[in-house]
Amino acid sequence: MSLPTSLPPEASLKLPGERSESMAVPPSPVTDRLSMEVAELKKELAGMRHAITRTAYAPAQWIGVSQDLSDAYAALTAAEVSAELAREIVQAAGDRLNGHRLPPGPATKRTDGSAFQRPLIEETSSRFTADATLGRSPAQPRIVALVGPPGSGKTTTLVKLAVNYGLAARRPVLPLSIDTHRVAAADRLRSYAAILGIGFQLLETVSSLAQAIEENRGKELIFIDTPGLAYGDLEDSESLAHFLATRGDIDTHLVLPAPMKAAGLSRMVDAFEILRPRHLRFTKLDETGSYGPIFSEAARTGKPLYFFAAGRRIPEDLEAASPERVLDLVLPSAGGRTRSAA
Ligand SMILES: Nc1nc2c(ncn2[C@@H]2O[C@H](COP(=O)(O)OP(=O)(O)O)[C@@H](O)[C@H]2O)c(=O)[nH]1
Ligand SMILES: [Mg+2]
Repeated sequence: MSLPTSLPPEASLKLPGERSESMAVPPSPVTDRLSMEVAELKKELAGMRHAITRTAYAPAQWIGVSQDLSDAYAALTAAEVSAELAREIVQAAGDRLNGHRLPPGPATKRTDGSAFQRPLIEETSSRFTADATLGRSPAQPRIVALVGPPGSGKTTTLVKLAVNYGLAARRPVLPLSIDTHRVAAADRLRSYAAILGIGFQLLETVSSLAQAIEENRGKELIFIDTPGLAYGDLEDSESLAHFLATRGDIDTHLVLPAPMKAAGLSRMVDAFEILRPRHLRFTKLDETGSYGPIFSEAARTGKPLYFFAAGRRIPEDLEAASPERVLDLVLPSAGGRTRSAA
């Protein structure tokens, strides 16, 4: 059984004292104009970046040979897909279209752009997977552990999941936490659980976590919140690492902020490998405009992309990662054609 991937609309959940979206300063004509101007400037900058990338960094053998290839390369690298991966994808797409390697030559060829879109989309799609099933089938209950660096959005995501896949779908759900590092963190989850009318347990050790799971086999969904781990902490998290690595019934998701730069992201993913995460889950998509690093990391590790969170609102700001959505993020210019070509 795979769980639904579309999320029902729900009213935002707020803890007492949390700032409400409706308290935001109302837009005035001046702020409207300013934000329009900023948006215009951003567009112009993106165009300049695109042009510079195309002429300055496109592999030499494409320059003057195929404008389509240079354009696609520029689009991917402008989205901050790694240069190596962008080159690989574009070359493979070009080869597919032509049935052979593009010959070097002086003439600028612009093939039918739409003919190039299909192999480009297919090559891009073949580099990642998106998987929106929760838990490790056919394990029952479905148990999902969220791990990641501090502040990446684990607790927020957990509550969103508990509402959308537990309560809204009428599935018995239980949040557990072994985040004993910060009292406030567990208190926040406890408060949400109380508002939602569901149980909550804070466990001190992995053996008590194992016991709590055992005692709650009747639940359909169990979500485990973990402390935010920085590089230094990861070495001390042996017992958690051993627990997650050896429990075949726990689906561990690495929760990472989308605005991280590519190099930091790769380092982080490698460091967290000790916890054996099976999925990558990105949050804070609303805080960046460059989604290439997410894509590059999914391609590099082969780990499926899971959910995206693009905002703080609980429970609305959560969406299942679909192949179409990932393509729209890394190849926005192919956006309109993505669905028809896929
Ligand atoms: N803008 C934005 N903020 C988010 C998102 N997800 C979580 N946050 C915020 O990031 C901060 C840290 O989130 P939290 O869930 O406590 O992170 P944790 O330390 O990993 O458990 C909180 O202020 C959240 O409201 C998101 O998708 N977008
Ligand atoms: Mg937390």
